Amino acid sequence: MITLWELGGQGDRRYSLFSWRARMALKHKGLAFETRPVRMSDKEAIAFSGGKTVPVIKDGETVTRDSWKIAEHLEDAHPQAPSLFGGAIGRGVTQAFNTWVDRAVVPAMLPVIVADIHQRVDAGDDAFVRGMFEKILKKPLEQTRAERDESLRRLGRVIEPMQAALKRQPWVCGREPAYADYILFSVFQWARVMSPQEVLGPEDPLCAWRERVLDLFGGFARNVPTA
Ligand SMILES: N[C@@H](CCC(=O)N[C@@H](CS)C(=O)NCC(=O)O)C(=O)O
Repeated sequence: MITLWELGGQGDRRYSLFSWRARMALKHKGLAFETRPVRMSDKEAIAFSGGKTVPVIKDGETVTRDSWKIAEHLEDAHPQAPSLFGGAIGRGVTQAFNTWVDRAVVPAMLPVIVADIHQRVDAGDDAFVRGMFEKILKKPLEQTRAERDESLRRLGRVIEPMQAALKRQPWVCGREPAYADYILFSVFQWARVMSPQEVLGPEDPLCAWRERVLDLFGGFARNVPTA
């Protein structure tokens, strides 16, 4: 049994976007796991990992922190299970994609949903989360609501290449879903779990793709507490 530490919000919402990558990777590999929700401010709960962020997994005696390292661990420790990367070249391309999503898509999504996230974190995390996000964004969270339309337009410009790609193929990874799909999906699942606002139009190819990901593994990502 593998254990996954992740963020828990109000109403048992599991809202750590990086932990959604680990969740989907574990399902893709067909591995059984249990989850331990933690508050973002509760660094004691994950001190055993040697770091201050989730996701963290414990697989047997091996503790791994950081979503990319977790994906690599699962691929290497469970080679008989379906591949997350499809070989060495796929691993390299997926790592490059991971970097683009983290540096372009995540920062573009954050101002769109940050005020909604703050409203739904565990009450004990209220001040911690506000302080962290206001430091990153250099503005009060309330101001992001007034700027939401512009933030949404900026997000649209950032994800346009993926809209074009998903018109040509059903999955980020081509004919079948794999880890690069889960990397991008995690950003939209973060929004889905914590914000009542729809960020994708019904005609957007990303919308149909997101539905396909939500259907994977018996609706695993669909059937969770959301905003
Ligand atoms: N590069 C890390 C990022 C992890 C990360 O930033 N996790 C967030 C939750 S989604 C966190 O634990 N933040 C707490 C903090 O920064 O204090 C990964 O991919 O796992």
